[in-house]
Amino acid sequence: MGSSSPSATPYLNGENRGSLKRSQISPTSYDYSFKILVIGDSGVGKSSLLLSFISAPEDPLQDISPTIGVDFKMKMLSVEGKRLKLTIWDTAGQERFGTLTSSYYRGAHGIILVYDVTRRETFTNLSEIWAREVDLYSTNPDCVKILVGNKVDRDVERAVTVEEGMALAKEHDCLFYECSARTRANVQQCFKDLALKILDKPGLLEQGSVVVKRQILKEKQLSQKKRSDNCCS
Ligand SMILES: Nc1nc2c(ncn2[C@@H]2O[C@H](COP(=O)(O)OP(=O)(O)OP(=O)(O)O)[C@@H](O)[C@H]2O)c(=O)[nH]1
Ligand SMILES: [Mg+2]
Repeated sequence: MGSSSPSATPYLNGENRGSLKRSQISPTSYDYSFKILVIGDSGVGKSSLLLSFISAPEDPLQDISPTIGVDFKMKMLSVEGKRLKLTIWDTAGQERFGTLTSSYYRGAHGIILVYDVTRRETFTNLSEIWAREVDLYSTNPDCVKILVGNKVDRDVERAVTVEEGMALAKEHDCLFYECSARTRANVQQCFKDLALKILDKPGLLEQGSVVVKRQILKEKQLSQKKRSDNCCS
């Protein structure tokens, strides 16, 4: 069941706190499976955004601890009549993975670059460090990127203007959103628009399609069978 496994597994927190357990996701219950990454400096609110996206609107949002290593969560989403399985990878902003970095980025359909609107250095680090890393390691030329300025609920402490965010997004060919994981403002919209944009890219769709993955598996099994038949004849 290759389509339900994330394609890169650097290392994981002990628990998978995904919104759906793997056993609950049957291979036929979705049309496409997409790998999404969330990156950005430590403390910008990557895990909080994710929690805000996957938890029920009525659930209170708690303060969470810094991520250790890499975590991932799954969420089913229906957009434009398509059932999508999103596997969203969340890294610790402080961690660098060395040789594992490339496997983390490999095959990503979407990347969410997050900064904190109240901490300017998190914004400059996005363009100077994170966006460069994406250019270096993201193997998918069609990969959809979205720039997110988080913590807009703390507008009085704002250190990055909306215009600056928009300009950086334009420079790196990203969608742009300002969100608040705390109030949930724009969070659902941000993930939904990312999914819609991925659905718009035929190249990405093919890679995420369950039908295509099944076909690839079938071909692999056939060629393995041929090889073993030849070997014994
Ligand atoms: N006011 C406010 N606080 C937020 C928001 N999002 C996150 N926080 C707080 O910011 C702190 C860091 O949030 P995390 O989600 O752990 O940040 P992170 O980017 O995952 O950090 P690392 O895992 O260390 O990389 C926590 O105390 C959150 O409660 C937001 O939208 N508004
Ligand atoms: Mg985190």
